[in-house]
Amino acid sequence: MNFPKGFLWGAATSSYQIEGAVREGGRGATIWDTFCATVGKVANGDTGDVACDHYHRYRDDVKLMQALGLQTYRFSIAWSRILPEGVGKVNPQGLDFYSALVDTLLEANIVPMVTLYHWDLPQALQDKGGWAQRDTMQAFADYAHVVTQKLGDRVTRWATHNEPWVIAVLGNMTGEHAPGLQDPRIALQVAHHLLVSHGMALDAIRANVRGAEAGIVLNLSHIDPASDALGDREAAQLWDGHLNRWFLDPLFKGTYPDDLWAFYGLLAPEVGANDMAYIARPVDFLGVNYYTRHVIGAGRETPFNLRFVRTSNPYTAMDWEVYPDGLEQLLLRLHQDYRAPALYITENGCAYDDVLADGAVQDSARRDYLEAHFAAASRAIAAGVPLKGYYVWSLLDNFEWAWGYSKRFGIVYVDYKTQARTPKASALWYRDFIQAQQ
Ligand code: IFM
Repeated sequence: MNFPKGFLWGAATSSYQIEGAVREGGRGATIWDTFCATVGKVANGDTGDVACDHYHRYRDDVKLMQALGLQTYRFSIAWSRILPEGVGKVNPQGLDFYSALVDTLLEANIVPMVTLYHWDLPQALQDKGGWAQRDTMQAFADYAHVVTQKLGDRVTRWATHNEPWVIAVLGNMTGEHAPGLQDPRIALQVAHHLLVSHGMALDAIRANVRGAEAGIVLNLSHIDPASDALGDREAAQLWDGHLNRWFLDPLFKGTYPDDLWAFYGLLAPEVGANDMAYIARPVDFLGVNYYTRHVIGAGRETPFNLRFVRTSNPYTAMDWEVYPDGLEQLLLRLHQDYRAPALYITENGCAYDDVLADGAVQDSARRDYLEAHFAAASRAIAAGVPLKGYYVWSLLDNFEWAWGYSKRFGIVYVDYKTQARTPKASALWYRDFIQAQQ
């Protein structure tokens, strides 16, 4: 494998998944607090109340990153720690927490990448209609302004949103995530507002951060049709439009894809006069979250009339196919069709049913997964893709949304009873891999 000089290796997390301390430091409630408190929404009734207790243990967690030789760390900010009501009064304690985290990272020589929104909308904003309301876009831009004013002297890499497809579709179409709505029209309006607010936040970042590298993080998949049959190819094209192009085209071409616009018909979002210009503001990078590919055939699964086809490849504990070639193909396609000036793998990793035995976790499947995906990234770079860094998801086992703590994505094992952290074999392998790249 060959990675260019200056390529950054790291790991990623997000606020609600690791911080805990949900009623401390002046933090306001979020839609995930509400969702977790609603019976039947999250496996085992799990909540993020304590999570990995990172809010209290962040210094030790940074030491752990340092011991693993991580060069960069991607984390997200909880909006409701900064503005407990989403708008209005700023909570200095929230800003101080992230400021101290950034200082600790920099002292450890770890480059921070900050995500402004990783799904934990202040509940007070959801009570006013959440992302379906245009006012929330301005609230997000104002929040971005407050945060970048405080941290912009030390943090240059900023991502606006993490995975707008997941926020819009799982949160508002299927209802599997907070706020748990099942309304496709709202979901598409939410997706649109997320994209516009991304552009508005870019302006705030650039106003406050000298030398900013700003972008957005999308969950993207490589998609293959189940066969060469026309129906399968059309179904795959539709799913690609829904999952990938619906977000990539407006961001990089300034228009929604025609085929999907026609397919959505009356469900398509209302678009304000300047919206597309905001969405298509140039980014410095595109963050790619890649976990699996989708093999799609014509079928009956509504509303898209398609089916997800299983293959003979291995699957992870999430029941996601392990398909490293898809990462290479996705990166090549992104470079060819969209030409982002730089790309980061902002998330890649896998959940397995890890077991802590005799003080160790032998997760060879995770090591193999990572190694194969690193190799795929290296092939894409050799073919000309401007990939600049790689964040493994995740640093720690953590709260996996509707799955609660039942899915372990970490390279570090967390014993949730004692909060003890144990680097898994994959983490030790990653440490040696990073070292060997120097
Ligand atoms: O845990 C999530 C993360 O919050 C967003 N991307 C996918 C991960 C695994 O499901």
